[in-house]
Amino acid sequence: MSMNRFMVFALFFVLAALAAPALFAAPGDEIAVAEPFAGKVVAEGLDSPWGMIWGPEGKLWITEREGKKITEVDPATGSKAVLVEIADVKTGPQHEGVLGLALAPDFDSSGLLYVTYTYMDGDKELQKIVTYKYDKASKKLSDPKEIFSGLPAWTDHQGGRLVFGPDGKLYLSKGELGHNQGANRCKLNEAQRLPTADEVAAKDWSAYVGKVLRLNPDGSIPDDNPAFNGVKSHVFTAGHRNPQGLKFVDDQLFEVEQGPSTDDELNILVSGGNYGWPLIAGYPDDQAYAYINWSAVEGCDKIDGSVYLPPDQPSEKETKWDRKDYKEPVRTFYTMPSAYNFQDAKFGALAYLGWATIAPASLDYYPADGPIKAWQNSIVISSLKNGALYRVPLSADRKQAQGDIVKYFHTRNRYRQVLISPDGKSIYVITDKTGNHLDENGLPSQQPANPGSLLVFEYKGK
Ligand SMILES: [Ca+2]
Ligand SMILES: [Ca+2]
Repeated sequence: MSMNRFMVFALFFVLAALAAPALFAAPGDEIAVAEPFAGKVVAEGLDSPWGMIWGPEGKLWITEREGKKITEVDPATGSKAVLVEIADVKTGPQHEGVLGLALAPDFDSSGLLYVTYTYMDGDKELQKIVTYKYDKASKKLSDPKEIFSGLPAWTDHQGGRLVFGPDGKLYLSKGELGHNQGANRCKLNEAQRLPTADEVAAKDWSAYVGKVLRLNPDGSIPDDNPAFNGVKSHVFTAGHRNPQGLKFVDDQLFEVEQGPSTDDELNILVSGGNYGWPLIAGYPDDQAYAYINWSAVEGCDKIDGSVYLPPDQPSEKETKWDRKDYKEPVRTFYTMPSAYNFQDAKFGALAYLGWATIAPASLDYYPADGPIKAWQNSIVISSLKNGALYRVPLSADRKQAQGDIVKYFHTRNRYRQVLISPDGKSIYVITDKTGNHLDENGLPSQQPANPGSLLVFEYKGK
């Protein structure tokens, strides 16, 4: 091969490499987004990142659901350092593993971090909350102490977000384990079942599925928790499907949860509220959803739960259910007429990607005095299905959604959590390692562009 021909050959490969999209983006790589924002990859190689908070010294603390650890990432450089590896975690391809985390309100003096994860007790899958103590010198978390354990857990709809309220109490969103759908179709959905006094006395938490819990920092039941059917327990609110987002804005607790084939919800949680699932999805409007108790359907185990089934079984109309403690959502994504096409051929075997949902996995609040004027006083929600953020403007009293929802930063990914920087100029997102989603053109994809990554979208306007 002559020198000349070699150079042409080499040039061909350089040009080919430049023209072809990289299989995986690397830290520092740009992500194309509309002005006035600039996007880039901060870090990659996170093993199913799930929860993300601001730790000390402006670092991000991120749980790795399947990686069984908590990792510190420097948002300025993307460098990673493992804070702790947790041995007794039960993981799976979805929903199981290390989930939410929260700093104790007195973290500066106590150094305590709270984290929740799934584990095995014999042949039982359960979930617990553990505290770790942070050592500033070694930058490690150690000295685990179990404060709450024995919560039911499973392969679907775990919930898992953990936050402290301004009241000093710890809140945990707990899913209904996907009962009454898919592979778990024939198991009774217990999002409406409330704990009995005997269960609470026996520390039997089996009725805590499909609830948001409120705990004292030591795991005990707060004296001022609501009584449901005369029984005080850890249950703060009931009737949730898969609540994965919790965020306090002053004393208002915002929540997002994933709906069935319509009606993902943004809610404001109030003590003792019942949010309706599985009797109501979205609003009580008898549109596109009616509860079928599959556990009572004869031959349930013979039905292929992986395909979409229209409600051709005895069902209960949403409007039949009349409860005075029922709370409507602030906003749905989206409420559709019954005639909606749930089996659009465009989505092939992944028909559910075409349903009128976004699969919200987290939310954050953009403050009323933040530098991005158009974003002021909004809720920002991360979508798993669309790899995008959805901004919901709020009314001045923050009790209602007001105006149009705006979608941002759609990439070929699943956005697990969004976290806005304290200066309001950087919007951080962690992405799932695997999973189905819609690409930038709205078509099904199973190959995320940035698997297990930390991305940032920076505001470049004035
Ligand atoms: Ca609801
Ligand atoms: Ca409805």
